[in-house]
Amino acid sequence: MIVVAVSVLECTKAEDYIVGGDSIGWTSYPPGGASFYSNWASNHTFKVNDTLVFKFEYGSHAVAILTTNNYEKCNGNETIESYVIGPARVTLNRAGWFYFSCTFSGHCRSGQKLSVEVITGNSSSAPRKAPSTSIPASTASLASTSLFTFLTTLAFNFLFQF
Ligand SMILES: *[C@@H]1O[C@H](CO)[C@@H](O)[C@H](O)[C@H]1NC(C)=O
Ligand SMILES: *[C@@H]1O[C@H](CO)[C@@H](O)[C@H](O)[C@H]1NC(C)=O
Ligand SMILES: *[C@@H]1O[C@H](CO)[C@@H](O)[C@H](O)[C@H]1NC(C)=O
Ligand SMILES: *[C@@H]1O[C@H](CO)[C@@H](O)[C@H](O)[C@H]1NC(C)=O
Ligand SMILES: [Cu+2]
Repeated sequence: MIVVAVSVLECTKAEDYIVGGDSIGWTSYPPGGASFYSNWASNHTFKVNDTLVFKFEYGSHAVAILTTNNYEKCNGNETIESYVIGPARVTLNRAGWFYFSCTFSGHCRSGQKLSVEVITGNSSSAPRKAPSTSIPASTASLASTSLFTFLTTLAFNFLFQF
């Protein structure tokens, strides 16, 4: 029961996500091309107030928020917001879709683009995958097993005392 309460808390608190993972980060020519960042995004569930961390070297890349239309055309000429200093932290401050790309010439076309859908982060909303920090199922069942053993022992001790 204690274990369950901890997992619920972890599901609702805001998380940081390093875009593309710690080793690849935010780069042009990601392994496998543009599908790399869509695969990365589909591995996570983003909720309001989570933060995306774009890891890149100043002067080598940048990151901008674009409209859907400009994102699809890889037009980085008009940005909604842009960040030139890496690592750039972008808080997903509303539900809905966000479209990102690098504004360096050719980088969007070579796959440095990311779209994410952000869901409202309250516990009653759509089911989501457990965050990577949650307690593994085996540990959880182990904990409840020892809790059960503990309570059983307690009950026996109680019975034998009277
Ligand atoms: C997505 O998750 C799968 C399964 O854990 C993993 O093999 C893959 O590398 C991940 N993809 C990205 C882009 O992080
Ligand atoms: C997100 O953060 C803002 C500012 O801290 C806060 O006012 C808002 O309630 C938060 N929203 C959610 C869904 O957690
Ligand atoms: C962006 O601006 C550059 C330089 O002004 C121009 O060459 C290019 O065609 C523009 N791209 C789009 C998609 O409008
Ligand atoms: C929580 O989710 C419910 C149902 O999906 C929604 O009606 C409500 O507005 C959400 N609350 C917040 C604070 O986003
Ligand atoms: Cu770039």
